[in-house]
Amino acid sequence: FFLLLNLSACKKEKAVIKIPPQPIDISLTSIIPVPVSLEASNSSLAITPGTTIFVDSTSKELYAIGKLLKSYLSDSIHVEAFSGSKQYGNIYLTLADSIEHKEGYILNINEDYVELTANQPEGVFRGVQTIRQLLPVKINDSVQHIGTGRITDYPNYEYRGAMLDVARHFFSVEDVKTFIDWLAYYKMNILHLHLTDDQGWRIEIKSWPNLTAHGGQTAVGGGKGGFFTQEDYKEIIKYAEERYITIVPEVDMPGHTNAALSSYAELNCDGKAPEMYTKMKVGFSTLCTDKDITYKFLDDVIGEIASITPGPYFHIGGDESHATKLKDYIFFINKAQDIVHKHGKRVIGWDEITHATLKENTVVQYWNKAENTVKGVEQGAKVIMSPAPKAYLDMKYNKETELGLGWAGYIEVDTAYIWNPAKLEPEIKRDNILGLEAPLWSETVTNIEEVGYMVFPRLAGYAEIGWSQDSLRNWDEYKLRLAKHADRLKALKINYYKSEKIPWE
Ligand code: TNX
Repeated sequence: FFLLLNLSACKKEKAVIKIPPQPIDISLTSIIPVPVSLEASNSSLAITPGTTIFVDSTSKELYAIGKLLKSYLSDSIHVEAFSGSKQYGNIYLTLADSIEHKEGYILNINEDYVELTANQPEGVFRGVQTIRQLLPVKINDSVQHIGTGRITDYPNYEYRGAMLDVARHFFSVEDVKTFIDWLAYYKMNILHLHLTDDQGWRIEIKSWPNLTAHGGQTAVGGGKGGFFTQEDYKEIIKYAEERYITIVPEVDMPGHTNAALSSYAELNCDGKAPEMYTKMKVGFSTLCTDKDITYKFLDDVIGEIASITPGPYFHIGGDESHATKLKDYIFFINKAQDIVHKHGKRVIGWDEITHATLKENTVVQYWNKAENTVKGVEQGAKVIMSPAPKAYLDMKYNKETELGLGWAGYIEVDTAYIWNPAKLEPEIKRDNILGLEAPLWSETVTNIEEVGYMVFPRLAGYAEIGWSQDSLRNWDEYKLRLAKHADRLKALKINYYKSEKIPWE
């Protein structure tokens, strides 16, 4: 107790007080995703409320990351700009050109201090997640020993994401922030928001206000729905940006558009607005592909969303347009790509879009048909891997799971982990793949507790597939590491699925 008092009272002179190290082997620590290389040096350094996080004084971004690290560890910790020499007991966040990868980092922990170095702030943020996992969830006002050693790390894939369907059921800004925190913890860098579908339109479009005034007011099962104002959306963007996560907005079209068609009669070929839809069927709705107003609508919607989206991508959906004739579908997707380009974004679409002529830089999201995806690859497109039987977070874990669907099979924690995006389909090779994404469709999921149950622990596995080197991935070893994350998931208040495949601790 006295030691603690001393540490916080005499912060400036604390260099003299050393807490004796303990032998800690960091190779026994469960880091998910597993880092590229880890050398343990079997000693420790004490992190205490007297610890200061020092950041490169030249970078405002590092200061913000320091603040986040403080918030993860202990409110008592200070964040300060660094100048001078390193001193005992502190954490140093710095940038260096010598590190090649833009998300890579080197974490060096010795008996005197912790030093985290990266090429970009993004890499520092990823490394901060490793520091968190080397310590208990919250250190609060206690003294915690962090094991010494050196970790060199960088991601395998550049696109490592999850999708949240806020259309079938709506989730609040707070819920989306929670989801973002989960992604950040496991070093994921993409959150795809499925913003519109038959059952709800969830993003304010100022030039088409009825989309939310009418189309945002219900949900699957007839609930009350909801929507993000553009201010809400900007708040999500900012929260994600601070955690180095890119938001990918999706407006699904020309199918999956009943909410829009119900809000504006003129978007229908027969000029009649259908009722809102609250059931779960897919494939019955389509925008009218040969009306000019449809493309005015696209231009306005894509333009407004693109103008408040800093990330490079815009997702046009394009799946299950069973009510659109193929020639109309092709015409529509070709035009939609041009409109996205006009607003400065890169197109992503579900694998059906390869029926159209893909424009420069278009990305295909493989969910259903390899042959569609291969058609994209042949046109030079990059691929996001979301094969439903492996990567769908809305599939049940087993036949007893209450929530979720079963059309793509059950996805136990091992099934979710044991696959390699670059080896799943012979014609989709590593070079064609941008990364992977695990989508959570929300027909059966209505609140954040239920989201947590479907997402965890599978998400940790998808994160490792995306980040870690193939040669370091192994289910028998992974399940032991995951078992040790039980306490972390509990501390994060996540209602995770207690799979029998994991020897939980
Ligand atoms: C198929 S996956 C859909 C969604 C559903 C999902 C349910 C995809 C591109 N389309 O509309 O919500 O199945 O698992």
